[in-house]
Amino acid sequence: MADPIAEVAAKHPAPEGLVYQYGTAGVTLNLIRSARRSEVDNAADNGRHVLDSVMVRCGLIAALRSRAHKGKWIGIMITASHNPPEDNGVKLVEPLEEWEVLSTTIANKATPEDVSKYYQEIAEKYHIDTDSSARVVVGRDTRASGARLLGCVLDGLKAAGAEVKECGFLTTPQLHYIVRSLNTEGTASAYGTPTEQGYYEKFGAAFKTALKGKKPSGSLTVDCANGVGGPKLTQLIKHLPPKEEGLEIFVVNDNVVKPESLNVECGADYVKTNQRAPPTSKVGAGDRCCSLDGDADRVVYYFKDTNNMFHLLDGDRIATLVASFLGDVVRGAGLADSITIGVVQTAYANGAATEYVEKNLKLKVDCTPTGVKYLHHAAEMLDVGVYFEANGHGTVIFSQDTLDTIAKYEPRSPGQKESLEVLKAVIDIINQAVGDALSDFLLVEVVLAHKNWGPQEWLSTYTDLPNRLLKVTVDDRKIFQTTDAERKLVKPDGIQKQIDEEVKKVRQGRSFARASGTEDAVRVYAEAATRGEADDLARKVAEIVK
Ligand code: NG1
Ligand code: ZN
Repeated sequence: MADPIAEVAAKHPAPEGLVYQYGTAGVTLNLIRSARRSEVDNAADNGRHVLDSVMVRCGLIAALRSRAHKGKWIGIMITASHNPPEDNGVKLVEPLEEWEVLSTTIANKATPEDVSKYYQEIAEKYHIDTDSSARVVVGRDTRASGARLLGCVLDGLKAAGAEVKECGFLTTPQLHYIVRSLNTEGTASAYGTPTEQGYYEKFGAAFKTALKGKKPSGSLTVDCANGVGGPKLTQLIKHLPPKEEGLEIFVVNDNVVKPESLNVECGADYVKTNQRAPPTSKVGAGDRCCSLDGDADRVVYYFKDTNNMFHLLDGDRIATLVASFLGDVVRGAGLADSITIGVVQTAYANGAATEYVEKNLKLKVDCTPTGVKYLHHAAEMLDVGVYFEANGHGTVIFSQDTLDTIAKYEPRSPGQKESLEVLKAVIDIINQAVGDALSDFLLVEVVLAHKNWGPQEWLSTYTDLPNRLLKVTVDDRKIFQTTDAERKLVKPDGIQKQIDEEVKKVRQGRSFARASGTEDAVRVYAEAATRGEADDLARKVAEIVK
């Protein structure tokens, strides 16, 4: 009897001698190894892409996973996010950690027979009937390799007999939105209409309600990294209030016709890493700007002041702004005694941001390892969990109990009623499925409009400690093992002591080193009282780990 699984695996063989791994994973997403151009050339022959076999097998895993959940929808997103245009990768929407291991294992099976055997093994282990219904939604970003890789995913899904909803180009958060909406359709917790159009309608309407007649000052220039966020933002704008009543948005770096320009000298990662605006930026002093990344799940803000000085308002700033605003409206509504707000950060959060949250906002701060899944899990423990990575990836989540409390609450004054309405509208504007650059910037704009703040007022809430992030190439990054939410190295022996000694030599010093989960390098972070000391400390620590 023909074996469709072995057949599809044979059609897209795995390149020899390559080991696929997960990158720093998100709570509902995994990036299986980005492929660089050199690897594509070396490892693949005759126009095959180095990720062909991975994509096929992800299709198989997604089908199994959907079946394990009685036909629940699973999402597959083909993207390499903020990475260079020639990279690509895949994120599975809504997997469990256990399934990350299954995906990695199947991706690394050598022969078609091995793939088929493993497919059956998973089915047995999880008591999956491979003839039952499996449903998968697929989206992709604008990378040139996306069309080919999509074909491979579809081949895998077809071989596994899955029902497929192919959505074409989407931002990663749009795919999350569609998956969540499909899985909650017709229930009390229905999230929205499960289409791209439904996404625009939901967030467009929420923005209008949350503004409550307040008009954001000036305009916002959005750098779309020449990625999928560009055309999608253009669509979203059609569902926002007209600029006379709402926000004037200028869309820049939205050239998706030239995929080789993706994330090049623009986008959230460029701005955050280089601490400067894209060279093409032409805005005036005090004008708000923000940059998305290649799949629009990260956003950072910035502006230049009247002295032409660049100021970055990164994920830490978004977290502090939003946490402070939520604190205000929760207090204003009279709910402060029943709802606790907390902020979750990683070690990359600026020390000044952590101090501001603890001392000024008087909120609890948790620190987790890098990767959205860790932040998300920590935030789930809170009534209201505000979590952002410094690089702009994050969102706010509300526990079901908290949502119930808010829904049931009877305000006792017109002031409380007003605050309660704002709180409800703000909840609607936040994409609770995942960090979403488009919904995040709408949220920031709502908060700034309510506070009547421009970027300068936002910036002046606290002063960032100067910091430096360096990438160090090492022979084997796996030897670098950390503890204490990645803030301390336990291996190689003795290294942490050397780092501690350098930290002591500078004022307000803090530094740590950890192996990147997405690149073959060790990242060194350092901050200190002055730019000179921070740079110095970063250089010294880089020397130590080299
Ligand atoms: P790694 O390469 O593990 O540092 C990077 C980012 C993470 C996260 C992932 C996934 C930094 C320092 N690290 O992880 O925050 O966004 O990529 O995209 O920004
Ligand atoms: Zn991204």
